[in-house]
Amino acid sequence: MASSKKTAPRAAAKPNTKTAMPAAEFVVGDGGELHQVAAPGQPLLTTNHGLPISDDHNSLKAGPRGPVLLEDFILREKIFHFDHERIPERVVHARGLAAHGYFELTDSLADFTTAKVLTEVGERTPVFTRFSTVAGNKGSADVARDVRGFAVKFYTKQGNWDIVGNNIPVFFIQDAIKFPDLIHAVKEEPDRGFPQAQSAHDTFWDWIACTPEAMHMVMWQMSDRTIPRSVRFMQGFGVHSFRLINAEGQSTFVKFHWTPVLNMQSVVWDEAVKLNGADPDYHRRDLYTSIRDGEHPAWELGVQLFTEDEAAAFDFDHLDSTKIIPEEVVPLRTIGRLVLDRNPANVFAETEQVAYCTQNMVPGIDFSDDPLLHGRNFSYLDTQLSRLGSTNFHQIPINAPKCPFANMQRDGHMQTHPQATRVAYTPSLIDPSGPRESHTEGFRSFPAAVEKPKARVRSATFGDHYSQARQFFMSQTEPEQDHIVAALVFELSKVELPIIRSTMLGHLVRIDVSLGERVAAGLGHRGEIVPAPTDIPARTDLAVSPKLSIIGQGPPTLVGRLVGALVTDGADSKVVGGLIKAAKAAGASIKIVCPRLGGVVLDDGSTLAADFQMAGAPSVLFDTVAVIASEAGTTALLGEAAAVSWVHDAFAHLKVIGHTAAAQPLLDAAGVEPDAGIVALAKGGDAATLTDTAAAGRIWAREPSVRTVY
Ligand code: HDD
Repeated sequence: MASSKKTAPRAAAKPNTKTAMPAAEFVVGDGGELHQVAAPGQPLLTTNHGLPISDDHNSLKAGPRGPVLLEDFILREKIFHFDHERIPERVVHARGLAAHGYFELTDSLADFTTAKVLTEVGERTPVFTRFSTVAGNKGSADVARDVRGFAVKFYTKQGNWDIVGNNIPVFFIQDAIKFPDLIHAVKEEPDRGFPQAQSAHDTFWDWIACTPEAMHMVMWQMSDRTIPRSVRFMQGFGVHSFRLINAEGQSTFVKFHWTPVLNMQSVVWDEAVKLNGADPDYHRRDLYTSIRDGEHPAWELGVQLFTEDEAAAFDFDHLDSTKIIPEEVVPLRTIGRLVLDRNPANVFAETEQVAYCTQNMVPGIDFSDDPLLHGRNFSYLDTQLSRLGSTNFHQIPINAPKCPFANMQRDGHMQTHPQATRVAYTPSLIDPSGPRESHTEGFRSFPAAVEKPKARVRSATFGDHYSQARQFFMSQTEPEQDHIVAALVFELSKVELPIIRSTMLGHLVRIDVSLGERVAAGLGHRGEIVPAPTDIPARTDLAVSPKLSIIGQGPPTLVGRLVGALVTDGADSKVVGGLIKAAKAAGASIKIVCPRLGGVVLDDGSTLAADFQMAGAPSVLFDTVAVIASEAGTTALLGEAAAVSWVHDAFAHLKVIGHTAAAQPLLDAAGVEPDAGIVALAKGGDAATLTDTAAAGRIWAREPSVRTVY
């Protein structure tokens, strides 16, 4: 028990003026431990059962130096609860980040559906959106090369509707029965427990080499889509076709697309590798701070609508999740906007416990016959039981619908609804006023005709595995194609068994001869190339689809991006001021990086505060950078490896770099060669040139001078 020795209140104990809450007082205990004791009127610390606690620092002992007594139920409750704080992480998509927001409909789909969420223009439906990586465990790094989950739970007036999508519109497999194999192949190898959050290992490529249906997805996976700059800059896709059902009972197929208002942007591979060391939480920090700072990320919801007859004319089967419908074939119709404007109050309660389920549907929307989707409809409900431990997971606030819900399901672990009724069944004469089915408002499945013999078969219409893989590759700009080649070289170079590489090269040649040859050259491959099975339909040349490229979508912009300025003592205050102004005018945020956290004194004697100390804020954290240094400042920086890497990395990562003339020796030491992305900052006004150049993106033309392009 604490003695009554009082100590001076610390900063944290100052009265909270906002709520006029009395401040807790610090009291030093007999063993020198610091207790914080409730002031009159302050909430008391209690056990989970409401018992006020007198001492939260000492367990009950037989004397001050005696053994701890089993009688101490307060200790036992605290440790018991702590011991069970963790729940099983998701078997896939374990590492996630999420935010609350809303979806606002701008264009009604009333001709196609009765779903209120898609017909009531101007209505704001609350949403909770969780982004994730797939393969890594909960503690893995954010910028791993991986597909990103993009799951949106709409709390509609007609129940929860979940679009559980990815940032890639296709998937590795066509049938859910293969999902456990895919995931076992990509996760850590079970006999060694590594590698973590990576596909660059034997079991993944072994499985892929044996699975031609994965080739289209592999092209996306090896593209810059899987190393997004932030979740704010990536697309999302519902992947499958769904059905919309209108008031007349007519069905129209639909695919859902999320398009980021800030445009798409990815990092380059070397940057991703370094980011994961510099800030493993890069994406979660980015989403959290942008929402906290009022820069609410937004996406437009687009739909591709098509009829059964139109679908029959496609040169692929829309029920096959390894295929896209090019936007040039079925254009996107923008119908609304998703805005994320509130961070979770508690990450465990919300981000961890949220349970997305593909089968969460609303009247007016229905499933297509995509076999992958049907398997998912079982898996998502099922997995919540082992993850959240109870069939009542829907009662956890983040999962509960915001509209009324009632049925005759009862009891079970963690039941929190009182359900104070005598009758827990229908029909009933005792209680005819309880919840009942509705033939007008209830969910109805589309009565699609199905009369075929049962068979474990794959439809022949799913058989073309190479045409869209080629279409994706051919639709990329030159630097994007170069990155796919480089990613394949990297991944396959990590594979130990030569037969896996030889077999993969056979698939790549089938997709595009030059792709296969370039990867083989990059690997220095001397062995054979195993041809892909010839009885798989040959690929055809599909029209290129420019929408499949990241580069060049949307007008150039720096909005939502981060400018990093490395500033030294004696730096030109006008240049610093000009850059701060230009960055803000361009809609970007600017961070000041200094050799020391205390900041610097500029040439006019003013003090500039630092946001970061140099070694703690490498240039990978920023989209564009500037070195605003004095001569003396530059001399000092030349002795700092972190400063040379700061500039070298920015150059190697194809970033636009602004610099004062005095900083030139540092640029020279970092191997910077002049090009369109190296901008001189002699006076305040030059900063606008820097931000305009940076808004257009990276300096792709520099790439061949900083790495070998195979
Ligand atoms: Fe899945 C989670 C997306 C195929 C089984 N999946 C999960 C999440 C996303 C996706 C975004 C994380 C949701 C969250 O943030 O909690 N999954 C997809 C997409 C797929 C896909 C776009 C293909 C089009 N998934 C898929 C198949 C199966 C699963 C074929 C199983 C047959 N997925 C699961 C799961 C997870 C999951 C095991 C793990 C945690 C969870 O569901 O709630 O049930």
